[in-house]
Amino acid sequence: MTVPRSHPRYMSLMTRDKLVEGWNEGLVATQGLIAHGRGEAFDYLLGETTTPEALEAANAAACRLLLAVRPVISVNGNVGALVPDEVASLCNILKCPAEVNLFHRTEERVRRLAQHLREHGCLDVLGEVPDERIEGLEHARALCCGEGIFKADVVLVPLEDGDRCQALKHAGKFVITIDLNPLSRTSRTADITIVDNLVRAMPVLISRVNELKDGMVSTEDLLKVAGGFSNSANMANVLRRMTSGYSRMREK
Ligand code: PTJ
Repeated sequence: MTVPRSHPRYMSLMTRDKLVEGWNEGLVATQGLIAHGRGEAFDYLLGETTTPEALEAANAAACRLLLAVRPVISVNGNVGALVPDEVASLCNILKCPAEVNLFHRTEERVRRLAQHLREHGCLDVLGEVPDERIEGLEHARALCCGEGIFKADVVLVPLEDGDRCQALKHAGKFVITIDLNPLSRTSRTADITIVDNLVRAMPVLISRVNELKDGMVSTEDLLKVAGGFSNSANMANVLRRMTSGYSRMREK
C-alpha cells in the first residue's frame, strides 16, 4: 500500500515500513518490531514531536561527543534499519567507529548489519569479530571489540537494554542513549537520555554537532554545557510534559 504524504500519520507509517523492510532483509530482530511498538506508545504521549527537553539533552550529548577522546556508536537491528545514513554521518563527522552490538545476536545478522552500514557510508564498522567482553553481563550484548566499545570513553547507544547500560556505566563509560520511554532503566541509568524518536533525534543531534564544530566552540564552553545538564531533572520534566499532555487529551 502506498501511504499518501497527506496522511496524518505519514512519518509513523513510513517508519514502520522501514522497520518491516529491515526485518525482511534480516537486519531487525522480530522482537525489534515489538520494541518499536512500545516506543510508539510513548511517542504518542509526546505528541510525536521533539520536545524542548529532547533539544536540551541533544545539545549536552553533542558537547559530550565532541569532548570524547574515543567515542563509539553502538548499533542494534532497529538502529541499523531506521537511521543508517545518520549513523554513518555522525561517525564520519566524529571520526569514530560504529559497532554492531546485538541483544538477539546471530552471526548472520551482525554480518548483514555491518554490510548495511558500510553500504550507507560508514567507514569504520566493528562488531563482526568481538575480542572483548563487557564485565557483568551474561548475554550476547557482552561481546564487544577492543578497539570499539571496550576502550571507548563515550558510547552513544540508541535503544539500549537497561542491564547493559548499567554494565557500561560500571565499566566507566559515559553513556548517551535515545529512548522514547523516560521510565526505562536505561533512561534513568544513562548519563544523557534523549527522550525522542530515533528518527527525529539523530538528525537533531547531527546538526547540533555540526553547529558546535563549525562555531569552533571552546572546550571550556563545551564542558560548561555538558556539565550543566542533569539527566534526572530532564527525565522529570519529560514525564511532566507527557502526563500533562495526557490530561489535556482526556479533557478534550
Ligand atoms: O537488534 P537487537 O537484537 O539488539 O534487539 C534490539 C531490541 C530493541 C529488540 C532490544 O534491544 C530490546 O529488546 O530493547 P528493549 O529492552 O525493548 O528496549 C527498547 C527501548 O527502545 C524501549 O524503551 C522503547 O520504548 C524504545 N524505543 C523503541 N523504538 C524507539 C525507541 N526509542 C526511540 N526511538 C524509537 N524509534
